[in-house]
Amino acid sequence: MIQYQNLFTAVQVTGPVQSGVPLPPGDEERLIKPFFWHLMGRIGNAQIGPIYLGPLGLASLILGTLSFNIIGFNMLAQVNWSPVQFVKQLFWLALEPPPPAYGLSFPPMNQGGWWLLAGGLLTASMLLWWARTYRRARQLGLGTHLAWAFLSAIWLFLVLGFFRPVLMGSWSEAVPFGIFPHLDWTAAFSLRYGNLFYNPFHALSIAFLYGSTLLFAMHAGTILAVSKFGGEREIEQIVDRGTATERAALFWRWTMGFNATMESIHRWGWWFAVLCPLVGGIGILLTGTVVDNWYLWSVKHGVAPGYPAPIPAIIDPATLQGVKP
Ligand code: 07D
Repeated sequence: MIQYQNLFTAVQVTGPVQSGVPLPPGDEERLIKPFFWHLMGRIGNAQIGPIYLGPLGLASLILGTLSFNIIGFNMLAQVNWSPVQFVKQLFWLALEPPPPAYGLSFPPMNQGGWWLLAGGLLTASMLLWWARTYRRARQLGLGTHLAWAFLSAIWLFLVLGFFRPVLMGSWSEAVPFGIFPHLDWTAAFSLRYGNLFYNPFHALSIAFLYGSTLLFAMHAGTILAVSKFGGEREIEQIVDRGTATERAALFWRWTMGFNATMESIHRWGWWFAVLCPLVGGIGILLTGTVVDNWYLWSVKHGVAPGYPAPIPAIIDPATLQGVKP
């Protein structure tokens, strides 16, 4: 028997274009005359536009583009302005922070000065974009949940590139711009501070990261599974529980004895997502400032066993004068 499944059968309902509710006085006009794009409808909503840019959005985009270009042109300069080499080596190219000797001072441009400028512009761009998310929500009469969640990610970004370097007294502690180079930085950071796996905040952050994906998969799967009963109308069903909600709840009560509600599942999702970078930022801020080696910290606090005393004692190879015949 062929059963109704809706994993691959997206429904596209189109009506007249919507420009959205009127905005309060003082807001800008919305840009781009709305139109429909069928292919976009397959992954999201077919209506494109209008878009609200406004002064915050415009300033953020300008500063972000400047930062992006500074990073890109520094990389291009490093391959002698060769577009071919730029593309070939792109994944390995980097704009590095200043070397340790410069501390928190402003170094020469080719000694990390460009890094500092690009970082400052990127930070300003990000904070302006945050202000935009907050203001757009308020102007539309929404809650500001998205803005606060975004701030949690910005917190981790600023810990990595600003707060921790300042506490450590050196920009050299910060993360480089670059695809593999920033990954190499995380590996080097982990090794330098005794393996980040032993940092309990890293562990907690991973739990929330994985937990977020699990919750989202569970929620998305549940809603798709009950959409033939109208389950995707979640908002109405928060206050007016219908047969879809009943079945979804029953499924989870049957399979694990407990169920979230149409409302609480979104609170679960929000908190898991927000706590991932929030606790992560705490973990990074403590590293090198309060704790110098997470493995030794774990041994000291009974979290990890110490290495067994080697028998016979291992001799440091650096002290040996050549190999015996
Ligand atoms: C990074 C910050 C917010 C981002 C913002 C966006 C731009 C765009 C664009 C110019 C994501 C900024 C936007 C810059 C510019 C243009 C075009 C959010 C971010 C606002 N780890 N680890 C985490 C795992 C290991 C290490 C978190 C797993 C090793 C370090 C997470 C494993 C080592 C740090 C996590 C693993 C190591 C982390 C990130 C497994 C060496 C961090 C959460 C299975 C590789 C960060 C406390 C996040 C952190 C972090 C997962 C292993 C190092 C939970 C699953 C042992 C140094 N790791 N990790 O939301 O918070 O990131 O640590 O092995 O700093 Mg880890």
